[in-house]
Amino acid sequence: MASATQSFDAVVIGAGFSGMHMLKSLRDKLGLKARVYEAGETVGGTWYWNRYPGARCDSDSYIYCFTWDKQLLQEWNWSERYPEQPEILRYLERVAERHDLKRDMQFNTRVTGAEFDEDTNLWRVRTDKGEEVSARYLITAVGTLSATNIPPLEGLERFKGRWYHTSQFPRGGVDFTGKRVAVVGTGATGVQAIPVIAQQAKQLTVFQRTANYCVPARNGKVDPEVVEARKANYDDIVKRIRESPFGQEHWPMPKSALETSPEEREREFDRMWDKGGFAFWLGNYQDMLSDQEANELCAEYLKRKIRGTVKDPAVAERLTPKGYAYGTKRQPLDTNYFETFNKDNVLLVDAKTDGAIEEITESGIRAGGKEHEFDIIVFATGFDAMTGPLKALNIKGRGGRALADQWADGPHTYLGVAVAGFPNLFTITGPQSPSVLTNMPVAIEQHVEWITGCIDAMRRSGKTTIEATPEAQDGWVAHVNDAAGQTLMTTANSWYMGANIPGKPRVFLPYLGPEGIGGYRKKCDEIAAKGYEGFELA
Ligand code: N01
Repeated sequence: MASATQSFDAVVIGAGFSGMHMLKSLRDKLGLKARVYEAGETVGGTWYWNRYPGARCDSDSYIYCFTWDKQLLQEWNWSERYPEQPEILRYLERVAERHDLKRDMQFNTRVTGAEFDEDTNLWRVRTDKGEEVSARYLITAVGTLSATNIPPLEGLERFKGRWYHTSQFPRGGVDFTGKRVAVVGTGATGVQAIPVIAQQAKQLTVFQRTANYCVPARNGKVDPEVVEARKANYDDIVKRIRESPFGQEHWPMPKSALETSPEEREREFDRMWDKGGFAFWLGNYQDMLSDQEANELCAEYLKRKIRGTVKDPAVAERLTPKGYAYGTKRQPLDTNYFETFNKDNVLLVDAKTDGAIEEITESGIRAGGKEHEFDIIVFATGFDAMTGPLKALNIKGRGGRALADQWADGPHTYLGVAVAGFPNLFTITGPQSPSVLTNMPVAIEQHVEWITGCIDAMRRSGKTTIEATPEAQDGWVAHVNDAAGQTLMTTANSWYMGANIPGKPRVFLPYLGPEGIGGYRKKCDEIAAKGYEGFELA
């Protein structure tokens, strides 16, 4: 191998929330020489790439930010309850500027491979710009939903119109005015994009494979008094969300849906529905995600809402979820999603009743034996979640063993942040950590703080490598599977289970342990306090 031209203490891959915070900590807390590589042309990560119409965060804006920049928490004014994609990008640019992060970031550069050199105990990292650098620590900050899933549909190359995936939308947007548009996919992204595209397009056809349980976002301006009160109490809020199960101000009700009277249950469902956002999903009865009968009570309430909103009963029926438990797929938040199907220019093609997509033709999409013509097709078909972005990095650990091979039957990690056989590799919000089941900045900060503490401890004690033991890793994998197995989450064909990608192993990808991110934080801190139990330091 050619010798590395530059050496760093740490290489960080990705300049979204994770990479930005990681750089700040490594450089400004620990005084390390760090380099961030980023494929995009600026900071932002997911918020740089996902610029589809209606793209907005589903977490409330006052908790969708860095908690360590206390001054900015006071100065920044979010325009609405949920931040829109361009606003989050502006926020992240501001953070980058305030902390002078870009000087250690290299943009328009994709990491194409990284190998652990057992002679020097250093990582050698290659980029698509032909560089090779070395680093003691390799930290992935590549996000969990960043490997685009373009379905392998026959004939896409024949299509004469234009097509886009929501996660790779053109800068400056797409003008749908007067166009016949198809949207394929009705996950959280499709649910956000469909009502916005329907306002512009001449004709919108939605291709649904699985109907979704949606809950209203209830976006809007936030009362200035509420904003002020939050700013005055940020320390308390931050403490609460860090200790909470989902990094949100939502806690499951310590009650069973089955032991509550129908009248009280209806009142509680109405309260959560009216509150909007993730209240219905994350603040529901404690047995909602573990007991089929309790779950059905919640699901039935949401199904009634669909029937009450969609005017054509046949369309309402097709939009009503069937065959899987509520909450086992990611909760989409909607703004006029079901109402959109009352519009004259919107058509639903449901795979189960109208027939699945068979092929893409020169002029459109053939489904259920019928051809539909389009000028534009938008794929809102999601991602090869969690493992996809890491496997794509071409990382090789001890003995030249590829991470992608080691994970052929699903991820194997310790705490979702380390992998046996891959010394000094840290995976921020990696599979088998709470990550996507959490308000992401909270999960990211927990990992970044823990990694920073770990590197600091290693340097103080003169250690140069840290590596998860295979035994600790096996124990963690078993624990992750056991925790998921106690819920209904493993019963759905969700991306949490890898079920959206043909051939992907069916494994529950994130960690859903007791007390969520709060409990996981305690566990990680205990492991550190015990001298990094389950790791070997050399
Ligand atoms: O992707 P998805 P997404 N033929 O995988 C369908 C986050 N997010 O981009 O359900 C036809 O959920 C697929 O059908 P099915 C959030 O975590 C965050 O919507 O697999 N259809 C489904 O309907 C979210 O969960 C925010 O049967 C096909 C859709 O495409 C995650 O991103 C906002 C198909 C894909 O849904 C992913 O959401 C938006 C095929 N071959 C999203 N393949 C925030 O608030 C797939 N589908 C931060």
